[in-house]
Amino acid sequence: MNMLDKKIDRRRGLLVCGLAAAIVGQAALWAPSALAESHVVEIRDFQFAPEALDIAVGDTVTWVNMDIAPHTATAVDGSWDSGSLAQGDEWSLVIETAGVIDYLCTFHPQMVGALNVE
Ligand SMILES: [Cu+2]
Repeated sequence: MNMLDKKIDRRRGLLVCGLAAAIVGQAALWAPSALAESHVVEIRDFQFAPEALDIAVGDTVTWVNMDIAPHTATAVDGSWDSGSLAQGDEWSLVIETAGVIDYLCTFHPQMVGALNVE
């Protein structure tokens, strides 16, 4: 390998490193939070499980309907609503505000749950 080939090889290496750094940088910018977590609430036997969930702002909550009956996860204040979830359906929400968020199933209002968001 002559000197010119070595130079070109080194340039290619730098270019690849630069691209990789740019991609990693973008991914870091797009991530909502390095600490954001995902939580699952199962809907089974006409109950939300767990009924109360402690989470942080920026976390994602996914409700999964394990029952044969359709259910919803609907904020009591009306700020969000999964719509009807059939058996096996799931619906996710990123929680943007702190506080206690009470929710229920609009089809079975005795089904209640709460998100305690710090
Ligand atoms: Cu229900």
